[in-house]
Amino acid sequence: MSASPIDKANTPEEFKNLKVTKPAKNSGGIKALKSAVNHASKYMKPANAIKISTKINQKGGFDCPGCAWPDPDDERSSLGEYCENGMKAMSEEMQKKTIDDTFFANHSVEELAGLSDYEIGKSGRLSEPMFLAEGASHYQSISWEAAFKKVGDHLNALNNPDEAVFYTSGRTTNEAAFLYQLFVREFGTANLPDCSNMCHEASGSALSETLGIGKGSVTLDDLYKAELVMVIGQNPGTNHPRMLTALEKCKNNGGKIIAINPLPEAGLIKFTNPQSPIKLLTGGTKLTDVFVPITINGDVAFIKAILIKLLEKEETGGHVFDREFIDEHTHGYDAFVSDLKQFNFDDCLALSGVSKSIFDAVFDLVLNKKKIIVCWAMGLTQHENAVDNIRELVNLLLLKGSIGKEGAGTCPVRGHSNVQGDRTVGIWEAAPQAFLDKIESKYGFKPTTKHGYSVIDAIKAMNEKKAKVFFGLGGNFISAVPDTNYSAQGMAHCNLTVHVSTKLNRSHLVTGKEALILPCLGRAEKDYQKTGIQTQSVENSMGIVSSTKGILEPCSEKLLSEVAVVCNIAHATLKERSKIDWLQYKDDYNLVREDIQEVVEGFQDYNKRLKQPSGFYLPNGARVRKFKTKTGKANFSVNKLPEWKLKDSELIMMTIRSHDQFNTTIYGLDDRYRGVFNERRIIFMNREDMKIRNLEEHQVVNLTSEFNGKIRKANKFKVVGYDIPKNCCATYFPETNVLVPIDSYAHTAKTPASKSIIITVDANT
Ligand SMILES: Nc1nc2c(c(=O)[nH]1)N[C@H]1C(S)=C(S)[C@@H](COP(=O)(O)OP(=O)(O)OC[C@H]3O[C@@H](n4cnc5c(=O)[nH]c(N)nc54)[C@H](O)[C@@H]3O)O[C@H]1N2
Ligand SMILES: Nc1nc2c(c(=O)[nH]1)N[C@H]1C(S)=C(S)[C@@H](COP(=O)(O)OP(=O)(O)OC[C@H]3O[C@@H](n4cnc5c(=O)[nH]c(N)nc54)[C@H](O)[C@@H]3O)O[C@H]1N2
Ligand code: SF4
Ligand SMILES: [Mo]
Repeated sequence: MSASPIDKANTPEEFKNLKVTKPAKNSGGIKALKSAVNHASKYMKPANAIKISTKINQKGGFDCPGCAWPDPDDERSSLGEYCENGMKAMSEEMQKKTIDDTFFANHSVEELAGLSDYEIGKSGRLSEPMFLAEGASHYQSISWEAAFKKVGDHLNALNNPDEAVFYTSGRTTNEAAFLYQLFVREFGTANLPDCSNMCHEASGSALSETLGIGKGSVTLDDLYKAELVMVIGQNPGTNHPRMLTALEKCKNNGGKIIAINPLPEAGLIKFTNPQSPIKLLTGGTKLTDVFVPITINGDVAFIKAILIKLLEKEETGGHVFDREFIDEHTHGYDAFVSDLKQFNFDDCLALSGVSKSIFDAVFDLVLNKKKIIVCWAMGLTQHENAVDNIRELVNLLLLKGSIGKEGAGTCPVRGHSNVQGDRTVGIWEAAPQAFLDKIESKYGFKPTTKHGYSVIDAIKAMNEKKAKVFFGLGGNFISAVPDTNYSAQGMAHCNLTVHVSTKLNRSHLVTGKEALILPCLGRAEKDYQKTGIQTQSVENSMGIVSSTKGILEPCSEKLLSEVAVVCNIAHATLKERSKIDWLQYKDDYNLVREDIQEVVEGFQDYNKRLKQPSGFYLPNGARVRKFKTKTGKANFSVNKLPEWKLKDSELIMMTIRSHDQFNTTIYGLDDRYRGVFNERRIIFMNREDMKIRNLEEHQVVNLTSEFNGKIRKANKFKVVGYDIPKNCCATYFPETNVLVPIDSYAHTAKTPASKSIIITVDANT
């Protein structure tokens, strides 16, 4: 396939009927309930919708396939323990429409690739394995047996195992993920890029180095008990809606909330809990005490400004630092302080774009509160200096002793429902040696110690023809990754691209010479195997492992579970040379968990403890002030100010999610909280920036990014004037991924810098 279908999708012929209203100031409420019900009734069978609403996130039910926000340990609401977007996720996954070989016979790959992501997603659930032969225009059905053989033959024909890339998205359960990485390592490579590389990788890097664990340290209970919660670079009203319930509890207990975000996101400002009939009547809770409209990527500068003033207070006898904690538990304080003294407060504040009065309000809270939690997501991790963003926040927490005690700590809010668990059980291109040693002693083969490809490396390797087979366990690689056209070129170079998926997506349409679509069960579907319906497990954003078991009949008899797909492919590829009896695992997932408990720390008595109604917590050193870093202490770090500068005509652009999407899955065309309806090809701009450029509301513009001399273009977007800081603008992901340069990524972590793309905007004439 050539990359041309991508260009076609990038430049639509016509616009929908864009409608813009005032952004909402309140999130949740009746409208959220209504939207959930609308989606459920439009896309799901009625009986399924009812079953789902009673079992989702309930103890003994199945885990919401939406985000990774945890369920409360204790009480679960009888009104339904889910949010609007959880219900949308379910409605999308359990669509009543299915697609089979007739659908593919009627629509060529080129025709499907010309559709928008929204239209592609609404085609329906995949219901049988499909194969695209070299040079063919249409997919045709293929038996599972033949599909497994094809994958095995391609993998075995490679010159070396490093010519294959094995991607994972974060919905995959612990059981499937563990087996998958085990297969990949026995096959002989560590090329395990995953969606985490594009997501919280920077958090993992920064937290491992400073606190000795790549995950957050807090529990839900800590959030309830915090004196101050800072929500930075995150839009929970849309992306983690039930986090607002936790923030509301914190407020009710007297906690304060600071939101740092270029946009006044509705969910951060006010929230009406749809599960509370009283709140529905009385109009909700004001959540944010101080809103900080920061310039995109102004965070290091802003936090530094706070640190500078804290140090001034401390040095003039203010006793604002937790000296006991610093002396006993940290390393690098003196170097940190002497570096901080080189920075000027006014310069930092100016760089952050925040006014002195707002700074003062934030400073007052930080100064006076002792139990502080920092929550963050993609607004901090998708910058070149992402790791610095997070390290600087850790510096703040360390000074205040706000780590490893009740009501205090780090809270990187994870995206996909099991992205954290996947990493825990070994989906990692740079897995620690101790983990590899455990694999070796348990299975008797030596996994490669060479680090594999991350997402960025994988794309480059495909372009350089060093990688020839692409295998994706879930996800939508081509739409999620940066630099869409370049990445599509890489995919086209492959001999074979394979996707294990629930629904049709663009990655099935931008293919290698041959391609396979392997349809699998979704979270809510019963997983029938020889020993009965199987239970699986996931780890949420706070390190709690819990069970998930499907409750609906599969939408097609031809679906396999991810576990079964992995076992069969491992068997078909490794054959007699394997040291592992691959097919046993698919009959009984207890066996997989017995293996996991031997290889991965913290999973002892896995099968037994999984039966506990709320699951179990994994060990977390930072939570108990046991910092497993190189120094054995929590490390202060020294961070530079970011060095980017805009030329006169340039803007800094962040690519964000609308309220109607889950990553590349587009539920609908509205962004209700931001007051945008029926169109996704829009650019939010500051009204003064529009004036300078003589741009009118809804005028059609073209966007250009120039990076290291290379020009990238995305044409035809409508301008929407918005309350966003000057020189900043926002567009939706994935429409503008064409503009994200492949070489612009976070240092150390390689997270694509998709929140700080420098662009120019020109009228489309
Ligand atoms: N409904 C729904 N839920 C989801 C997802 C979804 O697509 N839909 N995706 C899931 C996944 S995988 C993830 S990773 C999470 C993502 O959750 P979020 O990180 O909340 O998602 P984004 O839309 O990328 O939002 C980033 C937020 O950061 C702000 N921001 C951007 N740049 C900066 C900056 O430089 N500084 C600061 N301070 N703020 C900035 C933006 O204004 C925006 O509010 O959500 C998960 N949950
Ligand atoms: N510009 C820009 N780019 C970004 C981001 C951004 O903010 N801006 N965010 C990044 C982030 S945070 C992330 S996490 C990535 C997301 O990257 P991915 O995880 O690759 O993308 P998704 O859109 O979540 O994948 C959706 C597809 O997964 C498949 N699927 C759904 N459920 C299942 C299941 O249970 N099993 C299997 N096998 N398949 C399933 C469906 O076929 C669906 O089409 O995108 C990244 N890309
Ligand atoms: S907050 Fe996240 S996990 Fe919870 S119901 Fe909503 S989408 Fe699902
Ligand atoms: Mo993510």
